[in-house]
Amino acid sequence: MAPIYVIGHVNPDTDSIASATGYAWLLRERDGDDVIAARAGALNPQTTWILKQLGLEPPVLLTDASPRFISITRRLDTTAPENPLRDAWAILNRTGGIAPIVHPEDGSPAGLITGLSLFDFFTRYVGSHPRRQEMRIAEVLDVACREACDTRVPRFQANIHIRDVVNRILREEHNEFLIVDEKGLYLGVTRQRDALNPPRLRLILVDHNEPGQALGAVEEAELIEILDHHRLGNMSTHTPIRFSVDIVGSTSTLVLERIEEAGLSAPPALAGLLLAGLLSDTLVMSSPTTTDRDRRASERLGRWAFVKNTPLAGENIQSYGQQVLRAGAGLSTRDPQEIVGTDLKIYDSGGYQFAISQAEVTDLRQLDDHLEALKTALDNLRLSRGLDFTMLMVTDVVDNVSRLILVNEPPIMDDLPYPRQPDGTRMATGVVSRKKQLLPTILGLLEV
Ligand SMILES: [Mn+2]
Repeated sequence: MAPIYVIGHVNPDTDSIASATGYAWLLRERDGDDVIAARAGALNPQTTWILKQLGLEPPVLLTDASPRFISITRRLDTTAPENPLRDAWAILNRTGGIAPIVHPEDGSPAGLITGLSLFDFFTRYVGSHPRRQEMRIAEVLDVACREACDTRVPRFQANIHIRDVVNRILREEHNEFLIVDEKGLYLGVTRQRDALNPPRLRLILVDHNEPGQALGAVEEAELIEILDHHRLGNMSTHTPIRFSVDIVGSTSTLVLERIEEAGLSAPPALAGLLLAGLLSDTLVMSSPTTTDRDRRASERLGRWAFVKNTPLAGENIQSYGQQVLRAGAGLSTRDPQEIVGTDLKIYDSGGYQFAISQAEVTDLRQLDDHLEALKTALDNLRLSRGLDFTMLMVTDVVDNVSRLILVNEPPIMDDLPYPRQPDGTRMATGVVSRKKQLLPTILGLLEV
């Protein structure tokens, strides 16, 4: 059975990375399933810092769910072009009629010996041979493999999407194909019928449920489950799935609750990562998204994480939380394009497609120096993604206030309840949550 991947949203934040890592761990630990944590994009500076501090590896990168040739590659045994045909014969017997022929000097494939290519060979070699009446099988099997090898077999790179070449596969007269790596070296063989019906990638989505925020080609995956704490988007599936969306401050909270329900305790580093996800999403429990369940979860995670002789020994929730927020904060150390692209979510509502990015700072005064560059970056983002308007929410995590920078906003945005400042930005006092405060306000205006 193929593995299941647990994956968060694109432009992953710490909660997405933490909940994917934690939930994959729980499913392996509790059920013994082959479950792998994945991420749908590059790590942000905050998550990079946290993983390094905890000594954890980042989840594997998975940018899309469209099946690739590697997923249907059979690594069949091979022989060399100069070896006697009897070597290929032995392989044919074990593989159900396919013997890959590979150049021993460089590992590149020469072609395949199949039932059909053998038949052609016999027709050519034995059929025209002057002693054909008295030839013995043993004699024929001494001939070099290259004589019976079909060298016109199509080759596909293991990493390319099957979907991209499906028309060629349909037209192809061959039933088997060679699979090679990016250097053209032999990896294995696949059959036409497997390529026309490849297994779907099995996914569990955490920390998101809208197709627009999922990895590419999510519609080609088999969704197993969704575990989230955001508004509902319209994801559709072919079969029933486990679907849990709950009103808590972080998906890490939901994962902690599942770990507790299973009667397990997370190892210290994993508990530290889940705690970081929780503290970053709730801005150390100060965001209005914070619930009593988050507070309880943070205590439990702290108990598992702040133990002697581990990376977080001696910390407490406040001290660790401030470090987590500081690691994600700041405009001066990052380039504007990165600030706008790191924590970016794209929405589709009321006929508008728009993006809201969020950046966290510890002091809003630093915004002045970067305002023009951030506007340019927002406009570039709008053009490159074909959006109607773009917005950056710069949140002061100390004073609980955000400044909004909008680019190409529709006139209806004049009704936003946040006073416009002399520099054109808007001051949203007390607004720190994109999900619970800003987005509902914007959707309310657009969907009238
Ligand atoms: Mn989250």
